[in-house]
Amino acid sequence: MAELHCGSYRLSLERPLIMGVLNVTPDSFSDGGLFTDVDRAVARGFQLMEEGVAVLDIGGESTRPGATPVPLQEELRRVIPVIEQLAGGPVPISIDTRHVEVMQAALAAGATLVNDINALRAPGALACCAATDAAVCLMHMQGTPATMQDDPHYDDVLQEVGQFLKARAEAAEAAGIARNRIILDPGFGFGKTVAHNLTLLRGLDTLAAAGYPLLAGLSRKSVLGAVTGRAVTDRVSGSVAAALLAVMRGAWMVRVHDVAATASALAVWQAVEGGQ
Ligand code: HH2
Repeated sequence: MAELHCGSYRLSLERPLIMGVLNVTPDSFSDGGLFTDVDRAVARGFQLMEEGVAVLDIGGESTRPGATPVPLQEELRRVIPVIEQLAGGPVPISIDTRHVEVMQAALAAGATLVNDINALRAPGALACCAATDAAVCLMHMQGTPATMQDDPHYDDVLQEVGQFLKARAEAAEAAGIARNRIILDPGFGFGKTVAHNLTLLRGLDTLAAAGYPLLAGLSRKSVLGAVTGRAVTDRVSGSVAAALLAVMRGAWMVRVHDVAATASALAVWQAVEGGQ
């Protein structure tokens, strides 16, 4: 059976799975400030496990458009105590960071997946992950969070994102990260207009055809606000629809805030499409 190797965890590639978002930040675009206290963050982590996550993604730096970078010590202070308490449980812990020092500390604290919006392009990032048995998620981003939404441009967004992800997967494998530890992600909202995001979602199956498991993160994002006219606090239905559309087009994992609602939608999908 096809599986993703994620430290000692094995995640089936045969059915769609949920990555639950746990932002330990004061300023994330949809849940900033809700889980900055360690106890509340840990409680939220256990709640998301009950609701059906296959992976818990913990982040200590908002990368919303225009966000200012967080000092390293502050990012570490936010995430490490939370990882220490949640690691080793029923689901693997993912660290959402682009900083090598945070990757290292999080892996030492028990994280077994490195989710990097910068696709391990920072010096030392590939080697840091290759030295462990952790899985990696390599995401496409045009520009940096500070400037990425200024004027994103592509001649062919699907082709360019696909080429970038293929090149990063090759770089990861060349660095010693086995193929069965690699996830790719087109990076919805990271240097993309509404039209770019919709084109990527529509064409996700062409990215899936490259053969690596795909993660899609559309949850509560502004593209859904543009389509529905709803505020960030009122995008659950749009997010569930987007997650389902992504799965229908070949996404393996969806990164979501609203885990219970997404789990119900995927259960219906599974009952119809999974033949059980
Ligand atoms: N989106 C966000 C953060 N990390 N990682 C991956 N692999 N894919 C994504 O689409 C993705 C990501 C942004 O969402 P969120 O964490 O809710 O917001 P913020 O960056 O403001 O903390």
